[in-house]
Amino acid sequence: MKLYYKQGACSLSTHIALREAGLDFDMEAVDLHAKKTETGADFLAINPKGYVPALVLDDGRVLTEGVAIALAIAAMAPGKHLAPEPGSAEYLKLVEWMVFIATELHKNTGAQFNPAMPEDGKAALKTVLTRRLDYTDKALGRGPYLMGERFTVADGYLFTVFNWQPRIGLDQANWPNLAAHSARVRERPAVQAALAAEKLI
Ligand SMILES: N[C@@H](CCC(=O)N[C@@H](CS)C(=O)NCC(=O)O)C(=O)O
Repeated sequence: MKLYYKQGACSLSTHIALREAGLDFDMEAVDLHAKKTETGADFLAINPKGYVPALVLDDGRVLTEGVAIALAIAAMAPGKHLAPEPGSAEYLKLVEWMVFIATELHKNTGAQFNPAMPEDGKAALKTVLTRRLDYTDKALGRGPYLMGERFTVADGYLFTVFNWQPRIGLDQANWPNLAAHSARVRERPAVQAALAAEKLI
């Protein structure tokens, strides 16, 4: 299996999931501007969507979309309980969180990095994002994790996106439960290993 990633980007969520799952995998960085991988391969030939993450499975299938990849990884290592039992009410709750993180937190944050986005557009999206972070902080409470006592793939995704907030001028201290969650997730050995492998620590 090979994960195509960019340092610190949303692919970090799936990278964390792979390490939490204890699966064997290779990694290859992608230059998202040139659409070339670090070995010089044409990334668009691997993922025509042109974005990370992409996970190439051992049978050659290519999975894209961070939510789908993270849920697939959880299913590959059922003993690690990175997701509740598929089809259960708890599983649907996890999917709800994953979609919320992807569409409300990830995308509204990602738009702030787009140089073509006008300043008033950025400000409008930041207002929405702030409201969504307020909601997440309240729903998370003391956690310790989004789904309660157990770490799931949603925690790695939330950690990844919350880490971007200072880069867009939002102070993490505004959301004490999220800040505590982030510190908690960061301490996990698999997360430390993922951060080290991406040279983020
Ligand atoms: N819908 C995709 C979006 C992934 C995404 O936004 N990836 C960003 C990095 S965080 C990227 O590769 N952007 C480069 C591009 O879109 O060309 C997902 O959720 O996996």
